[in-house]
Amino acid sequence: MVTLDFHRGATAAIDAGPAVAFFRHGWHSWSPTGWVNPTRPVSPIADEGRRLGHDDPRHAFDSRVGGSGVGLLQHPDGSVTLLGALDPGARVWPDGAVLRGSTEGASVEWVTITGEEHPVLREYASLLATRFGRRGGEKVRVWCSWYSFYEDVTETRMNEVLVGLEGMPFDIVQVDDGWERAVGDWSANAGFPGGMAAMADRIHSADFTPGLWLAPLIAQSTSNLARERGELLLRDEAGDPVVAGINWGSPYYALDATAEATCAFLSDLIGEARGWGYRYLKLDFLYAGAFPGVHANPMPREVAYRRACEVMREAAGDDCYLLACGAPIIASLGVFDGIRIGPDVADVWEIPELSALGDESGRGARNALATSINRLWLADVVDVDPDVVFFRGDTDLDGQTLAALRDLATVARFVGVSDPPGGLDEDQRSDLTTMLREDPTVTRRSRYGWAIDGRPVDFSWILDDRSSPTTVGKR
Ligand code: 9PG
Repeated sequence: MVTLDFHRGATAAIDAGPAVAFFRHGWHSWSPTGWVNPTRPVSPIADEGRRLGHDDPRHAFDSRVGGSGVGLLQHPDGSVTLLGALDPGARVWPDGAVLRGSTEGASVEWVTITGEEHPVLREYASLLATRFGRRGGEKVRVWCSWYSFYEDVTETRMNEVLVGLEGMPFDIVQVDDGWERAVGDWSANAGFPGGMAAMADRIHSADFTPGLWLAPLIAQSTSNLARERGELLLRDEAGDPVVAGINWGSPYYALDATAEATCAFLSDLIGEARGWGYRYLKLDFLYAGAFPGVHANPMPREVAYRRACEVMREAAGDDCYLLACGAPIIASLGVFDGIRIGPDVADVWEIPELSALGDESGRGARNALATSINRLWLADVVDVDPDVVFFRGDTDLDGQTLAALRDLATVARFVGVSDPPGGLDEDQRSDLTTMLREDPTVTRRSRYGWAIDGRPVDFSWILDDRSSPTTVGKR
């Protein structure tokens, strides 16, 4: 039993009652998400490059905890109060016994839902699905090049992978970052001498759907796009390009999602990838399209982002699977088939330098598991991608972590794999094939507990050390 209450406005304030925990919902795929201490002060991430890609930049220096789109307070009796928006662009934070919400001026539809945690989240997901529509819905089985080759992916390596994948029940084989001349310059580099259309043909002849990675809403400062197409770039008050992060050895700029020229560029780019034969596009670093800045056509920044995504959907067609990554979650619903719901997995539990910064959006198995597990309720609205599972034997992860990654993928019904198939022994190959084939019955038992075909799965050990946004776990 849940109770519901709706209202419209730019702000919301709900007297929820005494609270013991706050559910912080991070802004985009990699942003920390989970139950935290509502009163504990938070500190900004000390490193600028990490800070920019971590969460909503407008709130990077907030000293108190808050979340994007939705927030929940848990009461001493275990019940919860949820305050959530049914439109893009909202912020929710706890203020003692009050849950507050606001936008940057736009009026949105708010819903308050009270009751037990799981039915409350189900109800919110169902309202989002009604509001935005639901795409996807089938189990996803994708081989992705990133965690095999990183930026050193080449045509030769992909051809070897395709030989190794022969007969394996993957649906999609996706070329990740590393094929392009530069982020912003979306043509094949020297590693793909045959070009990207030939690569798609080769994937298709091997009986897989061709997939490709693009970061359409950013451009490296060193790219031709950034140097020659200044009209596409988002500007700050001083007229300088807005830096959305630092990666690939340079800062990268945000595109102005509201500029006519950007919409034309996006439409051409996605149309070109489609023309090459790709029917699965992993669109990454999308949060930059909702960065604050001086827009050519002023509008709320998440509305601007969503419009740009709609342009890309139109160009991709309804028969092309669109996976959003590094993407503002609420503003992406209904446009994308799937959304990455956590940071990057890695073959290590954590990267100590990132943990030392208090950066829970950085790569590592712990961060990926912790955020993704807290976003599984989104599976009722959109396909949820928890990032890849490992079958190879040479990672630094222990058996419990490897098993948790697999169970998470099973619960999510999204199996991403990035092991070079040539390196798998017979047992690993057979385990992988079994996982791709099976579709077990999954039921939820508690906040972090599931049953997979009756087998209990408990993720709570991963979350135990995350009682506050600034606590770094020890394991
Ligand atoms: C390709 C990768 C993979 C991966 C994506 C995304 O903060 N950072 O600098 C940062 C870099 C890479 C990254 C996330 C954050 O990973 O999630 O699957 O596609 O891009 O570059």
